Amino acid sequence: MRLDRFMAYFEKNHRVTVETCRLLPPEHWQWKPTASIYTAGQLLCHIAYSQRAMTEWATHANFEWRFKEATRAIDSLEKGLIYLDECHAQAVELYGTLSEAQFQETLKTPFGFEAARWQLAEGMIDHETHHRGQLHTYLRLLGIEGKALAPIFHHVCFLKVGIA
Ligand code: NI
Repeated sequence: MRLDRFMAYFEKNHRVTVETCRLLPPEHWQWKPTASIYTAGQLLCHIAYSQRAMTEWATHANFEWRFKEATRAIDSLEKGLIYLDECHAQAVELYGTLSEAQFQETLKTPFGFEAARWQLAEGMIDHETHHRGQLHTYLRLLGIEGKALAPIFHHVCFLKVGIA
């Protein structure tokens, strides 16, 4: 995948995540459907932290996973959304340091396989989409409806911002 196309897709995927998070009523910030899984707030934190951590992996071949930081409970939805935007901005800045040629380079990963930077970057987006889907499930269980829950509206959202 080309770097500019990836960056456009990264941006629109982020906007859908933000829209999804905004559907969560603030009073349900600490809600979770069963005892042993992430709260809604921890899911948002995990998505945000992972954007930055997985971008460091794709850009600097550096994968450091601080589990507590990746799943910490942020106080409120408002603070969570700020953290999500901060992590996204840091990720955009890091990808912005790469040339197109670097984005196509293959790296050795700490997990014993090789992958192109763009493949690691795509993996980051898959990860975000996976956890956003979990948030969608939480919202449905809470009886919340919204355009951001339906994939067709994701596409409409992309068209509106001119990056579909
Ligand atoms: Ni995860």
